[in-house]
Amino acid sequence: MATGNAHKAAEVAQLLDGILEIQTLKDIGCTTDIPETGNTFEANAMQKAVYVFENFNKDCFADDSGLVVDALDGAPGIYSARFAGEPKSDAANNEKLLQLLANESNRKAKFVCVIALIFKGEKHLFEGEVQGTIRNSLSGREGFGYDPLFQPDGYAITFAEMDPAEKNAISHRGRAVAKLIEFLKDELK
Ligand code: ITT
Repeated sequence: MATGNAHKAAEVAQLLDGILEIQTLKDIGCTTDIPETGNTFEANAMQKAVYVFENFNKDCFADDSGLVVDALDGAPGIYSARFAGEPKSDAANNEKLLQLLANESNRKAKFVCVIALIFKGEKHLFEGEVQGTIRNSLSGREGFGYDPLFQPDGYAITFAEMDPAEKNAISHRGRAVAKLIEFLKDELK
């Protein structure tokens, strides 16, 4: 998995449930912060996967994901990781989001995850989304990123208040990985 984000890798490993054992960038000795210069989740996910395929000659997949906020015209979107600038900071990102939405009554948002897979030399994309709202203050200690502010529709708690399996069952990443597993099960049988 072409990621340097240990939280993403842990969620995906739990979802794969032993079907596949994943190696991350760290495991293959890749220390590059792979460039993400695309304008879409799809382009950036594929850019990460292609980088590993071309430089390490390994089939792989990458996750590009982010938070899309209605009242901010879709921001932070593909810029979610560095919303508040460098260095990447979840706390600073959440603080910035709360400030920008301080006087906003429309709190609607969604998480998006696109997984780009290179398998047997072919490219594939799998997508997952989850709708929700942005809370007025942080709640919970599980997860990562914007989880303490994101309350998925149909729940009274944030992603950061859910145990990892509960988040995985409904999350953008969980949904994208379910499609990846479906594809791989078919290919590998
Ligand atoms: P890699 O590119 O190395 O995989 P990254 O964290 O930089 O790691 P992205 O460029 O895809 O990954 O940015 C994703 C950001 O979107 C992430 O840093 C969080 O801020 C946010 N995000 C994505 N999925 C999330 C989730 O499940 N919960 C909370 N925040 C999430």
